[in-house]
Amino acid sequence: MFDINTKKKLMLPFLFIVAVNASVSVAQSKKEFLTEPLIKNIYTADPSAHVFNGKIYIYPSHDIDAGIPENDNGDHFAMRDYHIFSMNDIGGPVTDHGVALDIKDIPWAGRQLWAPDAAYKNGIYYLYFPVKDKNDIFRIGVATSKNPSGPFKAEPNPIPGSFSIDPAVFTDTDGKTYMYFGGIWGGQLQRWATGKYNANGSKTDLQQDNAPALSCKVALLKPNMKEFAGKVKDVVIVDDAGKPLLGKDHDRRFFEGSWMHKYQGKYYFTYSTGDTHFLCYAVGNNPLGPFTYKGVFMKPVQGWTTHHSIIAFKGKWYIFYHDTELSGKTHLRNIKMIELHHNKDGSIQLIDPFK
Ligand code: FUB
Repeated sequence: MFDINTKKKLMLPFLFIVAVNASVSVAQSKKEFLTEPLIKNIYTADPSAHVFNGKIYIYPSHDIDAGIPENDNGDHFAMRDYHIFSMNDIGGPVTDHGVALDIKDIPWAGRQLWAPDAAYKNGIYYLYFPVKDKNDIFRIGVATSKNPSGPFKAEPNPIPGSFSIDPAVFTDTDGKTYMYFGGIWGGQLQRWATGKYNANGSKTDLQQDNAPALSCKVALLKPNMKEFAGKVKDVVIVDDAGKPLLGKDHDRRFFEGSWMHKYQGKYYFTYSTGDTHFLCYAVGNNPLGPFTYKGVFMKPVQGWTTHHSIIAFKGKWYIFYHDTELSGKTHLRNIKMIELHHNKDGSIQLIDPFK
């Protein structure tokens, strides 16, 4: 038996360790998230937001746990349907409109319904979605509805000439509509480097550090919104000296998750740097680029992926993004939003997703 003082002495190192651990966990818990998840009852990611009929509609991925181990191919992102959400106002309730499109209703689909986007023209809403076909090659499909919240009916085949992932559809003030798309690694863009699909191509990127980085792609859409009007082009991002960003420039080069917004006559091409987890922007004078790299506008979120959209609503700008606050798991994400500010010189104010 120890007397109480001996016991205290013996306990000292233990108490010190406990105290250190307690202060670590206090420090960690001080890293507060900047915003709250918009939806808490299901997992959502890759939010593409649009304003239709005066309301905000959000077209996200619907994350599920399919029990597939994590790998660089992104096999663990095994999503099977889309839910669409709407908000009448910022901070107001978010309505879940239920399943808008299910993978079983896409005749050509194999697996993995990834980040979608939407557009409107002449009374019809268009939902654009990437999914692997039955040969396990990502293609981009389109589905239509008379209602922004669906349900959507998929076309029988993917958009001819489409490939890779993350369609982002932008209609310019002159009425022309463009689709930006592509993503490296699991998004397979590197396998299309020669213009044809190479199943044995690199699993990550071109692996040519001193060559220009792989580019996001852009295509003008035909007025029917279901086909590309011409050739698919590279979205070239250049540095201040006008030189294309290189493959080794992982902090700045394009990886996936592109978006386009127009601000004071300039075209803002925004995207994720993937393995370095930044959201960056590059600015150009027309929707086809080239775009000059300007900087990071959002620091890394919690989670491997970072994916966003930007809209103007009632005179202010907002970014929609995701993190893994609810689950702590890479493939089970939750969407969020926060105001985004452009400075007088056109630069975008940096957002830290933590307080
Ligand atoms: O949701 C699956 C993929 O994760 C998306 O297509 C990427 O942009 C990344 O967010």
